Amino acid sequence: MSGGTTRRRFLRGAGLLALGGVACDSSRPREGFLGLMERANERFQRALFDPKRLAPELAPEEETPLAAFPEYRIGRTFPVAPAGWALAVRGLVATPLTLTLADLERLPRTRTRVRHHCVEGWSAVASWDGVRVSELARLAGADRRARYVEFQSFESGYWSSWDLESALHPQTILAYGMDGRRLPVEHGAPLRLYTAVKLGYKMVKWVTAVAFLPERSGGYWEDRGYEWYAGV
Ligand SMILES: Nc1nc2c(c(=O)[nH]1)N[C@H]1C(S)=C(S)[C@@H](COP(=O)(O)O)O[C@H]1N2
Ligand SMILES: [Mo]
Repeated sequence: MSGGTTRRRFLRGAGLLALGGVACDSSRPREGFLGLMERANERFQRALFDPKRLAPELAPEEETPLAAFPEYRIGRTFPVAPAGWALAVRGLVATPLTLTLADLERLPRTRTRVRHHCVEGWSAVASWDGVRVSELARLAGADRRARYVEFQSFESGYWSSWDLESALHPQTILAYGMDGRRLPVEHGAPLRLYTAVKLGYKMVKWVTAVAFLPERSGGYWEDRGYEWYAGV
């Protein structure tokens, strides 16, 4: 068994422990004992995270048929992009940016084909095309005081915040393509976050803004007691 596999099993166990603890008081998931555990867990997972270690890229034959790839949303219907949609890059940056889909498509393109893990117990594979978050950080001139990155969605209420290192990982992209086609609305069009290094709920769909921040914030599921770091 590889070290990576052992570590992943261990982390998954730690994640489940954290989720189990939440049932005690889901109204205040960040306070008291669980809050302490959560912060210890973040420190521990950060210490193990190697920003240069790449997850294995999978073969095209491993792709899950599109119809079998689950589609998630928190609302009653899939959200529609606001007219004139563009991605905002803001926060601790030298130059705030507003990028249209055409702008994003002109930037260096990265494809990643890795396994998606949802805490509900399924996993699936697709290939995703898009722009590295690290490329946007470079273009906007992210400041050294930025330690966290927040991803906001135009699906009302959905968002997530990440540690900077995971956001800048080479397999973390803002994707506009899936399996060689334009990203379907169900999977987050025009733009969704995708990564090899976090659980599914960290990968915000229907993204509207990326903000570089000095402090850690929360997220839709994170504020409901799901583990904040959620590394895989
Ligand atoms: N805006 C938004 N993003 C979201 C979600 C959501 O409900 N709304 N669900 C998350 C969860 S729990 C998972 S597992 C993945 C699912 O991605 P998929 O719908 O492309 O399978 O999206 C994540 N991003
Ligand atoms: Mo999920």
